[in-house]
Amino acid sequence: MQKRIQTLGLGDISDKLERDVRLSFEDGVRLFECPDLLALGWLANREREKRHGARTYYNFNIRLEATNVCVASCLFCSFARLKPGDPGSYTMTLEQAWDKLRQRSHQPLTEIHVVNGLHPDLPFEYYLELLRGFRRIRPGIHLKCFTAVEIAFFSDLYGMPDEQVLVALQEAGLDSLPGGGAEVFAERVRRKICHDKCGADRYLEIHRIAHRLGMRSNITMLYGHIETLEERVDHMLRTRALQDETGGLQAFIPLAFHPDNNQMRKLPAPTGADTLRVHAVSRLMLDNVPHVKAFWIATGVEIAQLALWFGVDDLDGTVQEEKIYHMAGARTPEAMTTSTIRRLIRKAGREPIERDTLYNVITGAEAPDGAQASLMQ
Ligand code: V47
Repeated sequence: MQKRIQTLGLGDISDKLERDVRLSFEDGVRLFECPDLLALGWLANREREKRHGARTYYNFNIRLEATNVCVASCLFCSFARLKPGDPGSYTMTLEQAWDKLRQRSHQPLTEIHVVNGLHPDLPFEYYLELLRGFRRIRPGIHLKCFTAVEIAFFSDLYGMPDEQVLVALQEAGLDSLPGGGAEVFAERVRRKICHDKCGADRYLEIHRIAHRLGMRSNITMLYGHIETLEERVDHMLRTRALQDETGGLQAFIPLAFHPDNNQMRKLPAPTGADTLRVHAVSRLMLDNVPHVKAFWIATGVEIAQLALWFGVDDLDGTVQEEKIYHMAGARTPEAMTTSTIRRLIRKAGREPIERDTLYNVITGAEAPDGAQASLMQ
């Protein structure tokens, strides 16, 4: 493979990686332009194995979207409804949201991941009480809730600085921020696909504040629509720069664009090859972010499995009740049992490790298959 990498003209990049020298913007673009997917995968896998060996992480989590009412008009979104009362719109009462957790009392969940639309009428107390209720019902569960875009929206709507919003949510039980809402940081792309939500600098600043307050977070990148290869690399480098400052990022998560039922439906979905390439380049560019996650709902289960040889060391988790991707045409299942995830990982020649949100290993995670049957109920 080394010879093949030399022939492709990537010998200098391979040497840099071997010497732990950081890759440049130009290196990132060259990697994206490399036609040889296996060579790229080989390089990314070497970095993955340096950090994690064969270890592949997943968690036992649940997804909750408490409302799809959203004042933003992101062109890629199939989930949002503009106003309460619009066809297909919903807003859960606190009891309905808490019931989603109560109904899972038989599952050894470690995380609840909450992402909502930007609802113009709900009081801040709704979100604080949502968190307090989850804490009461499941004191030990990790609350990974509200993207930086939601935090910025709360600040503007309720007239509070970003930091004060984060402190109040943290006091109510918030543990970490998910990586949603990052899309592509480049101004050109944001102006076209999500012009009316918070910009890249504020998004990153909110993560910076969260890290200072002791919370961890993730960053995503929505790829496969109008972004250029240069804009992908720029997104990765802005993520890397934040991580140099704070060290608070846990995972980078490329998200494959799904074109059904949204205003960008004329675009084709990214191919499997592009998905593998984006994950591989992420691993190579983001030398300081510990984990690269393939969100199997977005990539498809089979490509997520292959991605374990293209730089990926994390498969998210059981997920359950995901709406954003399924409303955009995802044909993946709505949930996977932990035994299915473990099997996928093993069959790819990797070692499954159940983790909590902070990547602490959950021991004794291998539940008997019977115990898993209840997950789909
Ligand atoms: O921010 C919305 C994306 C995100 C579409 O932090 C779409 O662990 C593709 O952020 N096609 C929400 N993508 C999901 C998310 C996430 C997922 C998994 C793990 C984590 C984590 C975070 O979904 C949104 C947006 O970027 N999205 N619509 C679409 N049509």
